[in-house]
Amino acid sequence: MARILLTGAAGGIGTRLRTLLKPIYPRLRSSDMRRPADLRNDEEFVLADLSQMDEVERIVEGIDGIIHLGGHSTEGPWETILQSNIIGCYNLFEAARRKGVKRVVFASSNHAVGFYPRHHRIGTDVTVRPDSRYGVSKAFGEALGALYAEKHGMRVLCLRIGNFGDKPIDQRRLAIWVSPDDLVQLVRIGLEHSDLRFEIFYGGSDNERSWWDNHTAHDYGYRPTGKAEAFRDEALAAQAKLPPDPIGDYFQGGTFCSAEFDGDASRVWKT
Ligand code: 15L
Repeated sequence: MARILLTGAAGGIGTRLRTLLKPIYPRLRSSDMRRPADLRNDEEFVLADLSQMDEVERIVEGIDGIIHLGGHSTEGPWETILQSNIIGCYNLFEAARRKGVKRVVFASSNHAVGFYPRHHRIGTDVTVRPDSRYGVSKAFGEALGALYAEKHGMRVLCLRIGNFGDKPIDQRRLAIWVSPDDLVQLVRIGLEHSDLRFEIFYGGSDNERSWWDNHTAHDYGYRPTGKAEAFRDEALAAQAKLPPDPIGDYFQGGTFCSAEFDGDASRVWKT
């Protein structure tokens, strides 16, 4: 029976996945820098700081597959991104290689491609256009995944996760929402599919307004059941209360694009 490690287990996605994955992978080991508040007695949990290689080697010991959610999950100062998402991600892949881990599912993000305009439908083969230092770190993680797959034969799935939750919370999220059950489906493809070598999928549900061509995920059997449009009225009502954000509303990455923006706004509308 597969022994699975979940990093970032105390975060928003990690907390939900711990509960959803335990019946599927009873030998689930969780890890984070802090102890999850809701940790149950039947869960195996190991504290670790991803920026410390010896600690990462300890958590990957004896593991068959990793779901790597750990790191800083939004924009942050460079030093934070460097330690948690660049060094931390490198340590994770390298420790996995040293300890013979066969599979890694890497939690990438839509922010690796956030500077694509919303009218542009993109597949996973486009050049990355990160919208933040955080987005750059996700593109870096995808590149590491490709390296470890090509050079060391690891099976790697990168999921460009949209917005995870029980429902889409605004207009942008109507296009990029992913339900917990659909994310579990994607993670299982990464941990179990026999044909997988290296792939990038979008982590989105069956959303009518999606900006993504996610046919690769469908080729691997992904059949999302979540439909953002079922929550349309609520999401649009929430959107109406938000301040206008011309740059953020133009690009897929939203406020990650407009934050710290000091480029030439007149050129934006030509992209
Ligand atoms: C992400 O990658 C973040 O982890 C999450 O906090 C949200 O900001 C999400 O993207 C989003 O784009 O909504």
